[in-house]
Amino acid sequence: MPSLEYTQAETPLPDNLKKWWKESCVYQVYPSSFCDSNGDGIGDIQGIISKLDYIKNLGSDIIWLNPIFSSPQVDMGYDISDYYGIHPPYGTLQDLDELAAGIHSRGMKLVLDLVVNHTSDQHRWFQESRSSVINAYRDWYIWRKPVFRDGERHPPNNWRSYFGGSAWTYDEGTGEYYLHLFASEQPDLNWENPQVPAAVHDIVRYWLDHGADGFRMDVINFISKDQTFPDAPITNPGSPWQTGKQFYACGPRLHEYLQGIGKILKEYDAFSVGEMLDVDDAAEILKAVGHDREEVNMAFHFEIVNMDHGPTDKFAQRKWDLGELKSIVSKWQHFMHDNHGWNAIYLENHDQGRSVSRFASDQPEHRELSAKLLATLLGCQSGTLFVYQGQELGMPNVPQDWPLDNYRDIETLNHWKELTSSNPEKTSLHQSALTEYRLKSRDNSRTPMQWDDSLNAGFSTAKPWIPVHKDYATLNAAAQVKDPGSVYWYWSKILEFRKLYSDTLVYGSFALVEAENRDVFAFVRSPSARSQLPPQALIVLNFRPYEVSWTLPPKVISNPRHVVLSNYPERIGSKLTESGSISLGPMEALVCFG
Ligand code: TEU
Ligand code: CA
Repeated sequence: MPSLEYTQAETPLPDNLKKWWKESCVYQVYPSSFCDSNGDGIGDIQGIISKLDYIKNLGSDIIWLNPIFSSPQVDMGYDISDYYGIHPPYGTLQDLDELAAGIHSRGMKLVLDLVVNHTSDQHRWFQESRSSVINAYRDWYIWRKPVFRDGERHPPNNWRSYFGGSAWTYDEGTGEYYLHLFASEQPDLNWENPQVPAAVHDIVRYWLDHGADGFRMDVINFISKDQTFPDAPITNPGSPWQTGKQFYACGPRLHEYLQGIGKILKEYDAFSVGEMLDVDDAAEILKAVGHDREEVNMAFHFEIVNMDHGPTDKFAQRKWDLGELKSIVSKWQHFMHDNHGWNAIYLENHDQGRSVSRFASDQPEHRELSAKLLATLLGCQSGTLFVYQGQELGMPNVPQDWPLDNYRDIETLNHWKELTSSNPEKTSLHQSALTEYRLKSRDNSRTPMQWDDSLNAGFSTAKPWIPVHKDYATLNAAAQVKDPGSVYWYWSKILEFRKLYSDTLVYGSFALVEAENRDVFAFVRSPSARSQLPPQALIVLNFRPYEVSWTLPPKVISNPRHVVLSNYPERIGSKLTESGSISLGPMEALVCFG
């Protein structure tokens, strides 16, 4: 891990590497849990329209909506049955037009979710495909003959589905298996068939012509698979099913496929972020996000959000430490900066537990400080920033007494079924799974947005589809918008700083300070030499819920060093002195300009 104690202004960034989408902050809306306008307990498009000023006032530039398309909702809309229709509880095409107009009139952009690794099993394409081996759509999905061993029928290989069990489901009708890396209701599309990319291109164009400004692309690095479909090596001896990731994550034809989409995106100067699961090699991701690749603008990697996953099971316990976090952040910051790629910066989304609970502290006395600390960590990195609904309020995970009945997510529920059926007696295992769900279940971030202290947190007049967190009476948007010391206003300040000092905070280089310090995460951001009077920024983050003494090493940043932002307001305006110790408060965050 490089520990650069001194950084100099470096070679200037060519102007053609500056882009509107690099300087943007994306606000992610989970439609079913954002705002319910018609009292059916489910968020909807009109609900989103009613909150556009709230999103704009925070300082967001782009709104990304999770899938809003027709879907049986086996996986909350990631199982699409019609790419051209809107899921009726969310509204109509007219509502979407109105939303796009409302977003555009406020100077923001709209990003939709493109889910094209798989469809719903209810999609007409799949219904056709499964109807017969000679149907014109047969080859739109991945069908393989069974393997027979000792007269018994087995799937074509041992790959595991992300939602448990085999990644193959047998179809009685035609006597073959189809591949689904996720639920059996989410069959994988066969991109080898040129009609599939052509159909995807039509979808992309259609939505770009109908108000969308770009896409977030679901598990986009899975679309090209090794066509020999080999058995995966055994990495989890306890299970018959193994991860086959090396055979489909960033597969052989990925870049060809991405360039096909990229060509269209370029015509529209559209926004794009690819979700890239199961790849930690930055060089591999650079092949898609490099500035001259014309594939996707940036990608979500999973190295940080997987730090607390067990090696073979997400819900196995794993403790992470600050050294790991520092080295992962540093790796991606250096790599993309040095290679003219681009990072997507996030700690939360609809698949992740809340960041205060996982990466800092959600204890009542530390939750707010923690939310601001993490906002500082995110907001002071180079990359496009993603904020997930409720993160701007510092919402924590579900409470400790959240019963199993309250969970809705297929991943969690399937895990529970698998665990309890294979270990019916082992209650200690059950207990530890429940503890891990409270940390990592996807439902942690899917509870309704907390607007105010009225019934159901102002989310809905009816019983919400998933229960509201009980802390809403005190933790809600209305209270925070009124309070200049709130997490909400802290985020707003950070977003403003990124705009004012983009040469430093968005485009600047990154250097860790004291890589080996186990309590404090400190780093320097330096703008390129061409910028006029650029501030260098020193960021100091105490990740401990207690006081830590810290000494600013010499030559880290040029004089003077004023604190311009802190979650301890009394610190603002003070000066850090070189080689003098300061006592950092619990979860203290400092941003100093020099
Ligand atoms: O997620 C990819 C994915 O596999 C992980 O998010 C996974 O669900 C988990 O967090 C790791 O154990 C995308 C979508 O964001 C997710 O909501 C969908 O369920 C999934 O793809 C399938 O479309
Ligand atoms: Ca509704």
